Amino acid sequence: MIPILKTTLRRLVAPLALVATLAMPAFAEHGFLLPESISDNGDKIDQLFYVILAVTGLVFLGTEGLLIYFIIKYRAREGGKAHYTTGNHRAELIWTITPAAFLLLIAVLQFGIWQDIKFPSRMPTDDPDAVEVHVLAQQFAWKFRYAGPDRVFGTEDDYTYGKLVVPSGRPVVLQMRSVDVIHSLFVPELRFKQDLVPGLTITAWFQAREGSERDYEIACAELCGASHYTMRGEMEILANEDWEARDRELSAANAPIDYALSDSSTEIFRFWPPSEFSAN
Ligand SMILES: [Cu+2]
Repeated sequence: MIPILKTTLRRLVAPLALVATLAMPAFAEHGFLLPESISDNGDKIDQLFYVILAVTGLVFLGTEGLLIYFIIKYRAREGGKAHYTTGNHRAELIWTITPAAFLLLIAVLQFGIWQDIKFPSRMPTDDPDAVEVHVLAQQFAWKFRYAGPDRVFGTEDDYTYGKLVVPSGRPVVLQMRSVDVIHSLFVPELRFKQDLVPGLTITAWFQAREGSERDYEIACAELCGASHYTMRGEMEILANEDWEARDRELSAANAPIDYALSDSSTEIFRFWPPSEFSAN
């Protein structure tokens, strides 16, 4: 081996070992690369992720390997002569068609999953079992509005709460708006990430599996201003019966919403009055 390469490799060993050691507890806690997945949609996205990682990983190793090989093989040497080439038509065809085929494969693989999750016609908005929550984002906080035990918005038992509390084993449909700029509601464990765009009411959904009952962090995944980093929300997943009880409790403690919007705690929802609720 060339001496310079040897020295470089030797110098790299210690820092790489240090990084690997420091990263070990994170891997142990969260699994390799990805945090725990708590929904079927999340599992599907993970499978897709690993297929793409394998394909791009192999291509990366292949191209970088060749690059290093050629750098060494054709390094400057005493008496070495430059070789003039006008290119190779066949090689160009191969390295154009192969990646194009892979991209097409990825496009085909992901389309079914994308449809299942994102197509309005496939969303469980009409599912009687679905729980609907209104999400309002503002620099730099999340607000949640619940329909209360009667499951109808615009009634006496509606309430707002600073935390997203949802049941496991049931579809949760989020109707989302932003007051000011683009925010993004991200729950890594659900593989759920949806932008909230000013001027739009965006619908998105997820279903957490039974057994996933605990607290989760909601991050704003869109750089939305100077205090973006403080825009942390909380989500709690409860077993269905516990959730129904909690919903009644929270409704009793926090309802009704002042839909005249003179009360400062619900004032932010002036931005989203009952006249603009969707039909369902
Ligand atoms: Cu934000």
